[in-house]
Parts: sequence; structure tokens; C-alpha cells
Amino acid sequence: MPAESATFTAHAHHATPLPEGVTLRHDWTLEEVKEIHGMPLLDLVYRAQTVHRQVFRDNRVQLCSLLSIKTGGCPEDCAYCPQAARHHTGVKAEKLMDVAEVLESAKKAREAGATRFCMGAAWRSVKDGPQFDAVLEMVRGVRALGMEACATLGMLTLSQAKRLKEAGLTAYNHNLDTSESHYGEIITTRTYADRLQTLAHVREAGISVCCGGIIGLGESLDDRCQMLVTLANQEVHPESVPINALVAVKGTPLETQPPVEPIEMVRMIATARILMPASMVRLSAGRLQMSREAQLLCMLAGANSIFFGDKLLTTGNPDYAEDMALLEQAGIRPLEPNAVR
Ligand code: SAM
Ligand code: DTB
Ligand code: SF4
Repeated sequence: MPAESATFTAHAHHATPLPEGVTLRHDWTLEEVKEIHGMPLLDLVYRAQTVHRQVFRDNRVQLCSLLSIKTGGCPEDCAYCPQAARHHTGVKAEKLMDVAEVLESAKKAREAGATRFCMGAAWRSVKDGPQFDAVLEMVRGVRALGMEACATLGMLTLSQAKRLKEAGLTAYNHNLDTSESHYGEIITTRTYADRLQTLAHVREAGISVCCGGIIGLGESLDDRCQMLVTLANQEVHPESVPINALVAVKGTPLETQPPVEPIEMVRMIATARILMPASMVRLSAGRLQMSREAQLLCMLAGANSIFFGDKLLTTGNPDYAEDMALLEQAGIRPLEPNAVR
């Protein structure tokens, strides 16, 4: 079926049919996933691209902009994170940003071509009160700009998830980060079950789920594949799956981790694309360390979104001009706002 004729929206795959021949499975085994992940690279990329073109229009990548609305001073102990108060990384703890400032930044991102605005807060969990009310205001403001709004604020109760939904939040980002068995090596201040609980609240509130992970934390190939199994075997696939390469920040316990090989990102992205054909797969942190060619290979493997703008939360990202040049050179067009596939 020609991809152009598939006119269902990217965030309501229940209401809208998948193209013929595409089925979503929720019963992947670790063995199967390891086999896919370990295929000869060109076969793997070919299979992922084939799946990709069944579902998505070709040559389209969504541009998302990230903003840290509350930076640093986080009580959690995530070993990779520069914002944990206990790591001495030079990231200073700041207050929650003003609503107006955040919306100014969203407007700039929109003018530069971003269609999704993601707001991150270095919180363990959301507390009801004036700060949460301000975040709800930010969400309304971003939606009023015609952009998709995503937030990542730590753990949420069901009632908080419902309030975010009412404010118009498109998606909530809450990553599993790694496999359940490796989780305790990376974070001790909360459990995998806590993560899954928040994801259930997000799902129940009717917000689209953005959930993925990081490679390069010292995990095994089994851990990487097991994380993908956990993501893909949820009752509904996360609509959005960010794949991050560790940005090893000085002062964190993972500062001496060897850099992730770009080909490992390609394998993760291709496998995620094959397991979750209808989800947005996002080439997230770590692009600064990747060549243009490696980034394009990730897109060939099914990545259809990048963070756009020279900053992630606290670390760097290629600047607008560089990314525009890359997309232009490759003939890739940004997905228009509220895009259909
Ligand atoms: N505090 C909230 C939480 O952890 O759920 C939201 C913000 S937190 C910074 C969002 C995600 O950023 C983490 O789950 C992790 O996947 C990613 N992240 C943080 N530091 C990273 C790093 N150094 N390299 C790659 N990804 C990172
Ligand atoms: C995600 O998976 N990656 C983004 C977003 N979700 C919030 C965060 C990347 C953070 C990289 C480290 C930093 O800039 O502080
Ligand atoms: Fe805090 Fe989130 Fe960083 Fe963990 S990843 S230390 S919860 S900001």
C-alpha cells in the first residue's frame, strides 16, 4: 500500500487502522529479540526500513525541542544523571522557570521548525501545589501554540496524570532506562515497579506514552534486548520510544564509561522499529558524538525523530543550522505539526 495514502494520526492508533500486513505483537521473547538484534547489520537495517515504510511516509523526521524547566538538585541517584544533587557535575540547582519564559522558548522552537516541545524537571515526583499548577499552565500554553506538548517530571499519581491530560498534555516521558535486572546497578532510590506504576497512570489518564532507555550504562546485550522486550510487550506499545546513548558527564559515577559505538545505536533503533512498527522511534541523546552518516543510518534503521536545538536538558546537541544542513543534504523533510503518517 502506498505510504502516502495512510492517513491515520500518529497518536491514536486505536481509533485508526494500521496499513494492511502490519501487525502489532505483544508476545516477543528474549531469544527472538536477541536474534533480531544480532542479525547481519545490513539485513537488520533492511528489515527495519521495510517495516518503517509500511507504516510511515518516507523521508520524514519529527523535530522536537527539549527544555529543562527545573534544573538540578534532584534527590534521586540515577548514575548517569548530571542533575542528581549527590553528583558533583557543576550543574547548579535552579528554581522552576517562569511560565512566560518557557512559552517564549517554545515559540522560538516552533519558529525554528520544532513541532513537539518537551519539558523536563529534575524532580523525583510531582507535588501538588503552585509548581504543578505552573506546569499545567505551561502545557496549556504550548498546546495553544499548536505544538505537541510532552513533559517528564518524575513519578505521577493517577490524579496528577488526569490533570495533565485535562491541560492538554500530548505525551508523558518516563523511561525504563535499562532492563529490570540491571536497574539496581543504575538507580537505587526507586524501583522498576515504581516506573511501571507511573506509566500505568499515564496510560489510564489517556496520555500518550513516551518510554525508552539508554545504552552505554555498562549493561549487557541481554539487558538491552530485555528492555526492548519489556517495552514491546506492554498491552499497548509506547507511542514514542526514545533511544539515548549515554552522555558521560564528568562527576557522575558513569563518567568513565566507554563511548557508545554508533552502530550499537543503529542496532537498538532497528530492533525497536521492528518490535514496535507504529511507534515513533526517537534518536535522542548522544548525537553530538555521532557523524552525519551514523545519524542517517539510524534514520534508515527507523528513527523518525530527533531533538532539535543546541541543548538537551543540561548537555549539548547539534545546533539548528547543523541539523538543517543534514536534513537538507539528505532530502529529509520535517514532519509538519499534528502530522499524519
Ligand atoms: N526526573 C525525571 C525522571 O527521571 O523521570 C525526568 C527527567 S530525566 C533527566 C529524563 C531522562 O533523561 C532519564 O530517564 C534518562 O533516560 C535521560 N538521561 C538523563 N541523563 C542522561 C545522560 N547523561 N545520557 C543519556 N540520557 C540521559
Ligand atoms: C529522553 O529519553 N532523553 C531526553 C528526554 N527523554 C527528556 C533527555 C536526555 C538528557 C541528556 C542529558 C542532559 O542533557 O542532561
Ligand atoms: Fe533526577 Fe531524573 Fe536525573 Fe534521575 S534522571 S537524577 S530522577 S533528574
